[in-house]
Order: sequence, then C-alpha cells, then structure tokens
Amino acid sequence: MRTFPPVSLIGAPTDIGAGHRGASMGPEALRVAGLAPALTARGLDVTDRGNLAGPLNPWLPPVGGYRHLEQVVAWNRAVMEAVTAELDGGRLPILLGGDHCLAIGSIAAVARHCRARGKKLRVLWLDAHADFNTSAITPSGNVHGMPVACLCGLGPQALTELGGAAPALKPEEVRQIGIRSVDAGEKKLVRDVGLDIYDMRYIDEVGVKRAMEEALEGLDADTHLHVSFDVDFLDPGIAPGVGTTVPGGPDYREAQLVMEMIADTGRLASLDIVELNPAFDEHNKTAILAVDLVESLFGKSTLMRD
Ligand code: B3U
Ligand code: MN
Ligand code: MN
Repeated sequence: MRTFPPVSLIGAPTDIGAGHRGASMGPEALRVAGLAPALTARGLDVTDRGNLAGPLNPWLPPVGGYRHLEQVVAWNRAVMEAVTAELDGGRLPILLGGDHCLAIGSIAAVARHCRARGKKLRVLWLDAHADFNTSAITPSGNVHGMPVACLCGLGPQALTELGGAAPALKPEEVRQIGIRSVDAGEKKLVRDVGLDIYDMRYIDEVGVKRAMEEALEGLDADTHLHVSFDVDFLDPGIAPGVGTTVPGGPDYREAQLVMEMIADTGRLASLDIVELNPAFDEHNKTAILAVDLVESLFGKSTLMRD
C-alpha cells in the first residue's frame, strides 16, 4: 500500500465566485462529516490548518464580465500562498472550499511547484461543468465558471498571472470527467483549445473503467497528480448539497470507481474539495458522501488488492 506524505487541510470559507450563497460553509461541513478522523483512521498524518481569511462577499452584479474580481483575487492569493507553503514543506494539501474559483490559487501553486522541480503535472477536473467561461461568454459573471480558462491563460491578468507570467496550465495537462453542462460560447472555446473532456455521454457509452484508464494514461513516477473535485460532479440524487445541480451525474458506485482508480495510480499529490453547499444539503449527507469518496481516493478499498 502507498504511504502518503503528511496531509494538511486548508479551509477557504467563501462563496465569492459562486452564484448562490452557502459554499462558505463547506469547510465546516467537511469537518463535521469527519474528514480529518477518516483520513487519520487510514493511517495518514493529518493536520487541520484551520481557515484562511478573506473579504466578505459583497454580492454585486458583474463589472466588465466578472463578479467581485477584486475579492476573488484576494481569496486566490491567500489560497496560493497557503498551498505553496504546504507543498514546500513536502506535505499534501487538501483545499476545503469554498467555491471552485479557488482552484485558480490552488492549481497556480501546484503548477509553480512542479515547474520549479521539473515535474510533470496532470490535473483531473471532476465536475458537471467545464468551468471554461471567459468574461466575453459567461452567462453569469461568476468566476467559479471560469477557473480552467484562467489557469490556461484566458482571463483577467490578475488571475492568469497569479503564480507568474506564464499560464499555470497547458490544456493538454487537464482531463475533465463527468461534464454535462457546457454553455454555448464555452462549447466552442473548449473545442478550439482542444480540452480533453470525458463527458457523461462518453462515460455512458464506454463506462467509467475505460474513461478513467484513458484519463489516467501516461502518468509516471515523475507526475504530480492534482484532483479538483467539484462535488456537483456527483448525481444530485446522491449529492443535493451543491449550488448548481445538474442531473445525470455519476452514481455512488461509479463515483467510487473513479476514486479507486485514481488511488491505484499512487500519484495523488494535492486535492481540492469544492462547491459543497450545506444550505442545500440534507443533514450534511453530501459532505458525508464527499468524505466517503475521499477515503477511497486515499486508498480505502474492500479487499487487499496489492
Ligand atoms: N457555466 C455556468 C454555471 C456554472 C459553472 N460552474 C458552476 N456553475 N458551478 C456559469 O455560470 O459559468
Ligand atoms: Mn466547478
Ligand atoms: Mn460544477
């Protein structure tokens, strides 16, 4: 069985990039659902760093195509610094969001870490949405619909250059899984940049096993694997506690297999858990499910398989 580096939980209690209030309660819901003890029970050395601080959500309409850009930048800067400190210390950071705009800071830190060490990077983006909007095409102005585009260099300079002058990611470093809601302009853009998307139709046609084998292909001992887990990836029937539910997502068994196959690679090196919204949840069941899936991501399995 793989031994993991020590793990750090970093709370980012904000809904600054979201369309509904409540993702700010995500970190606490994950703590209440027992994330730290669940990982400790797996033999991991877990430290909860507590919550980052940042500006309140002013809840204003978009300006120039973005809602709350200044506050989004402040939160992402804080996330980037916190994640960088953990990676520098040889630890495995788990970002507890918060909405998905925070992946800009988290992945900017991860990418900078990899570039400085000549490591390869693979980002698995588990989501119902492609999150590849720009100010010109966004239907909402919510930055949680834009993080992948920003990380690939399409977005406001304050976000695209958060971790340095070059874009954090090349589109070919990203694999998106579970996608089933892509806006009209976004559809053209993801096609133009050649983003590798395993959408629900593809998963229905070939199954989780083959889709994941393809998404994980080419990982080697020198690859840093980052998982950005937007909880709305899951079917709303099992995971109602998110801001933007989209029907037709992976069920419990499919989601477990996704996590188990990632665990089997032995390459997981950083993680975001985002978009959990306790205001829409039922007795914290979505947070409890997220913890259950994260246990599988860290190698929990029914039988000894290695
Ligand atoms: N694509 C839509 C909705 C959305 C994106 N990400 C989430 N919702 N969670 C948008 O507003 O960009
Ligand atoms: Mn997302
Ligand atoms: Mn989503």
